[in-house]
Amino acid sequence: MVAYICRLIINAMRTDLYQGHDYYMMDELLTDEHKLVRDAARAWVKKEVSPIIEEAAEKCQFPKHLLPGLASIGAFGPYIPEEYGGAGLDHISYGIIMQELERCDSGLRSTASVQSSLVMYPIFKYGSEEQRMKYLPKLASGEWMGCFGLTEPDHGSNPGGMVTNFKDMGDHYLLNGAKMWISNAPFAQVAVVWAKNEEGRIHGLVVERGMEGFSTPTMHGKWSLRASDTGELIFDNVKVPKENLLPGRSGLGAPLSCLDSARFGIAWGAIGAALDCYDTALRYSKERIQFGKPIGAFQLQQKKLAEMITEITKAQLLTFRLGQLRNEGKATSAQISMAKRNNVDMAINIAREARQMLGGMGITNEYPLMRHSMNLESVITYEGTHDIHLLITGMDVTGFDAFK
Ligand code: TGC
Ligand code: FAD
Repeated sequence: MVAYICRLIINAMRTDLYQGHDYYMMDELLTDEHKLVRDAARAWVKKEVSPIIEEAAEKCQFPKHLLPGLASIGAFGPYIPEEYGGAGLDHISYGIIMQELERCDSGLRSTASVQSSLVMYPIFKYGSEEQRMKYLPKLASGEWMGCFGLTEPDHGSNPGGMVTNFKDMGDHYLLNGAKMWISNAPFAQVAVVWAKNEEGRIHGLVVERGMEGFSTPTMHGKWSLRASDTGELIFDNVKVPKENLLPGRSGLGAPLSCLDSARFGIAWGAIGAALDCYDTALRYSKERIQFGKPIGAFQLQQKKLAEMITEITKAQLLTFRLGQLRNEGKATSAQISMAKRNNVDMAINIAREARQMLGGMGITNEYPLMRHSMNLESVITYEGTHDIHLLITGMDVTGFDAFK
C-alpha cells in the first residue's frame, strides 16, 4: 500500500509539461492530417508513456502493455497501405510519429521504427502477396512484433561480410549463424533475417518464433536504450520453409534500402529527443534562482539555449525538406545519411548541454536528460555509426569509396 501511494506521488510529480517548439513556424508547412497525427501521438505519449518511462528504463525492460496503444496511434507501418493494415499515411507523418515517440524515449521510437521500417517495409517491398497478407496486418495491429537481423558479432559496420548462411535442402532451407544487437528480438514473433545462400548472395528470410533451433537470448548490461529490449538471434540448423524467403530483391542493397527508411525515421526522431531536452532546460532556467535571479538571465545560460534552438530549427528545416523529397520518391540514401548523422549529433550535444544547465538535478531521474543522453549513445551508433555516415557523404560528394 505504501509503495503504491509512493508510486502515485512520484508519477504525479512526473506530469509531462512538454510543449513543442516551432521557431520558424514549421507548423504552417504541415497539413491538417500531419497535425492530427502529431496531436494524437503526443497526447497518447503524455498519458500512457511519460508516467512510466523512467521506471521502464530503470528496470531495463520494454513495457509491452504499450503495444496496442502504439498500434492505435498508427506507429506500426504508418506509410504501409491500408489494405495491408497500415495507416496509409505519407513519410512526413511517419517522421512526425517517430519524433513524438523519441521526444519521450529513443527506445520507444526504436521499437516502432524497427517494426515499421525494418520488418513491415521489407515484407511489403520485397515479400510475395501471400507473405504480405500473412504478416502485415498482424504486425500493424501489434499482435505480432518483429525484429531485423543484419548485424553479426564480427560484422557491424560491414554487413556485407556476414557469415550467417542458408542451404537449399530441396523442400526447405537450412539456416545457420548468429545475429547480435537485435532490437525487439527477445519478444518478437517474427525476424526478418539477412543471410547468404550457397553462392554468397544475400537474401531476406522470415524466421518465426517456435522454429526448431531458433533462439533469441536477451542482451544484458546496457546503460543505453534501456527501455528497449535487445537480443541475439541464434540459428542452429533452423529449417525455414521455402515460402519464407523474400522473393523481391537480393543483394546487400535489399537490407540497406530498409535502413534508408529507418534512418529517415531516426532523423526525425532525434529532433524529438533534442526538443525534450531543450524544453526541460528552458523551463528550468526560468525557475531556478541563483545569485538572486533566474539562471536563464545569465548570458552563458542564454548562449546554451540560443544555440540549442538554432540547431533544432536547422534540423527541423533539413528534415522537413527530406520528408518532401521522400514523399516524392526523390530522397537519396546519402541525403538520408546526412540528416541522420546531423540530427543525432545535434541531439546528443543538446542533451549534454541541457544536463549541465540543470546542475546536480540534471543527473537524477526526475528529469529526462541523462536518459536521453545515454539513449542517444545508441542512436549515434546504430543504423550506421556517426563516422560511417560521414564517409557515405564523403563518397557521395567525391565519388571515391572509402570502404573499398
Ligand atoms: P556497397 O558496395 O557500397 O553497397 C552494396 C550494394 O548496396 C547498395 N546500397 C544501397 N542500397 C539501398 N540503400 C542504401 N542506403 C545503399 N547503400 C548501398 C549499393 O548500390 C550496392 O548495390 P549493388 O547493386 O551495386 O550491389 O556496400 P559496402 O559493403 O561497401 O558497405 C557500404 C556501407 C558501409 C555504407 C554499408 O554497408 C553501411 O551502411 N554500413 C552500416 C551498417 C548499418 O547501418 N547497420 C545497421 C543495422 S540495423 C540497425 O542498426 C537497427 S537499429 C534499429 C533501432 O533500434 O532503431
Ligand atoms: P563496428 O562496426 O565494429 O565499429 C567500431 C568503430 O569502428 C565505430 O566507431 C565505427 O564508426 C568504426 N569504423 C568501422 N568501419 C570503419 C571505416 N571503414 N572507417 C572508419 N571507421 C570505421 N543491428 C541490427 O541488425 N538490428 C537491430 O535491430 C539493431 N539494434 C541495435 C540496438 C542497439 C541498442 C545497438 C547498440 C545496436 C543495434 N544494432 C542492430 C547494431 C548496430 O547497427 C551496430 O552496432 C552498428 O552498425 C555498428 O556496428 P558495431 O557495433 O559492430 O561497430
